[in-house]
Amino acid sequence: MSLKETFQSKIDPMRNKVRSIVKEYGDQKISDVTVTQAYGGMRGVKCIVTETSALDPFEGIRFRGYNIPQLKEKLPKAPGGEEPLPEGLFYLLLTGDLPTEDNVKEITEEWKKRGELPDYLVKILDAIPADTHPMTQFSAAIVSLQKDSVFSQQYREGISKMEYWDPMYEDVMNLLAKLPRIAAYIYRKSYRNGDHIAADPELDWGGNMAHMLGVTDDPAFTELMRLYLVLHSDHEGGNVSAHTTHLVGSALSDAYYSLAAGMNGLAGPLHGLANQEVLRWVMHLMDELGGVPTKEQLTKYCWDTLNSGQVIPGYGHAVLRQTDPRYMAQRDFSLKHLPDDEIFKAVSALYEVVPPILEEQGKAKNPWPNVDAHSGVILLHYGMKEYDFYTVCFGVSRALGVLSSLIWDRVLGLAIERPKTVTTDWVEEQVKK
Ligand code: CMX
Repeated sequence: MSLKETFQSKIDPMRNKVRSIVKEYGDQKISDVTVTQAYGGMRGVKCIVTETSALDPFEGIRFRGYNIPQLKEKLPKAPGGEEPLPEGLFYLLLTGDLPTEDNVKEITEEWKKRGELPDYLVKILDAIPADTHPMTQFSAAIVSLQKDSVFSQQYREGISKMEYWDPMYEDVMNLLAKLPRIAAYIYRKSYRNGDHIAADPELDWGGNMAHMLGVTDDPAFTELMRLYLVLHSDHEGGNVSAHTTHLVGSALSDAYYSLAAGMNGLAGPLHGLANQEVLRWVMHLMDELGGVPTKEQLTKYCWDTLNSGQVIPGYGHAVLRQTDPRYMAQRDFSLKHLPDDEIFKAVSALYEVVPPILEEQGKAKNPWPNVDAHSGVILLHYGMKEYDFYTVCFGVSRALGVLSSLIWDRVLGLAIERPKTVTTDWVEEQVKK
């Protein structure tokens, strides 16, 4: 069965399951909301349903029930490769089933067919000043492609609500196919004098992204890109990029509008942009202290950051209360491929120094590193020294998760989001009752 047929076979059982849960238990509570949560970013309020992944504060992320070591073991790899292929993860996120090698090949081929960038998009990208932040270019490219949205066209033609998922699926496949090329185009345009590299028809989606970026010929970078694109894909539905994509999609905005909105959220320094902030902060530290710093020097540097009212980038998390397993996966990769890298050594030393400092400061609920604390050092090791580009890599990966969810949103006919807001006067009146 093709990916689309497999996916289609999941639709009726899931629709029936959700319908019967809502019908039978619709009035049962699954969460309460406190005043702190209303003012504090809705932390912990259970009010969105996302099927693709779930985050445990201590164990970390599970994609359709599988943790990262299990993914690394069970997802198909490229010939001779050791890291999982992102196409396989997409299959898993979308269908809930582990893919075979053939399932993965089908997606690779499908994305190759759909991957060409239209001329108008190339012109738009060329017209954006090269010193515009890469995330702005990335978001602009995604929303520019909206003119080709199959969903928007079929909606105008009056398609039935039960069929919405089908054009959404087509849009998602078209968009995902193009993202590595868009990313590479932005990179080469902004940092390599517009000297672009054509896609290699022999390569998979992640392998091609590594190839078109053209930072190195080292095959380890190709493997890194595959792993990176798997690790950053999904982190359940409440994080800013996932929630924004879902929220905008709930107005029946198509995949292009929805993903561009999600990417604008990912571009915030408390979310995905933290990966560039980490490297900027670490490189400033290396420059200031000259070479690999001692623990005493690191301690002072961390306290200086905190005392000047800034956060330590790459540390803390809204849900996690342990070291992020995505950090550990990247650390394992580094121990294998770049154990002697000086910046990796500094990042490792920070892993020992920062948590006790954050604990002593007593503000952050989670003193441990998140995914962004580690990704930059590896990209830099292979020659990608332009920190501003890092969040684009995150964005290409995040699209796999949030767009799989968006298709499911259309299958389930999830309603337009419209929570109730209240005023502070109302809160005051309520709590004093
Ligand atoms: N350094 C310094 N202070 C921190 C901190 C850090 N790394 N993490 C949290 N804090 C502070 C918060 O700013 C907050 O301070 P105030 O009370 O003065 O507002 C306090 O500790 C409590 O925050 P929290 O409940 O522990 O954390 P939140 O859920 O509010 O925020 C996050 C989570 C990730 C935004 C925060 O930990 C942070 O700013 N970390 C640094 C930026 C970062 O690494 N972001 C990437 C997250 C992963 C991703 O989405 O990509």
